[in-house]
Amino acid sequence: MSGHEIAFGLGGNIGDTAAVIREAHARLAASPLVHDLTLSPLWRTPPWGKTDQDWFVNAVAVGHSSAPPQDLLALALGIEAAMGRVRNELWGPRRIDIDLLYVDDLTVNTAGLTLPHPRMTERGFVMAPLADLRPDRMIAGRTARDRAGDFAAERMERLAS
Ligand code: PH2
Ligand code: MG
Ligand code: MG
Repeated sequence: MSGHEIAFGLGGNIGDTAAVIREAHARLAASPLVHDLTLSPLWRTPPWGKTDQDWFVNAVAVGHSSAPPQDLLALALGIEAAMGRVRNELWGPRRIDIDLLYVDDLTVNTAGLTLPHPRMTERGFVMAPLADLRPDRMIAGRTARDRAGDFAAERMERLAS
């Protein structure tokens, strides 16, 4: 397989979010920058960070790319915009959020992009779908499977697919 392993986190809580996430995955997968992008099962997850809003649907997409991380970020932001994302409050309701989670083990620290994603280990809605696809992937020193187990008490549920 050519290029780096990459992962995107997908989420939203406005509209038919399962359909929105599938469309976002299809748009990412259609990009010539990205190869073999697999979508995880979809999860229904309680809102994190700002709790007085609707539950989310979340998923993770893992694939490969040789593109610079900034180009992958631009791809994600462009798809968010094309799908009608309006940026309002931090952690508030959104139709579609596409976050670049990692590009192999590259570290990036710029104003618009930090890799690996600095908050993903705190988020069951990222660790659970990532563990579905890459249980043995090391995330900050522990496997995704192990990290997903940290959130076993959360009321997240896998949606039937
Ligand atoms: N995204 C946020 C804030 N809170 N909660 C859940 N369950 N899922 C999300 O994707 C999410 C969130 C900001 O990006
Ligand atoms: Mg985002
Ligand atoms: Mg986000």
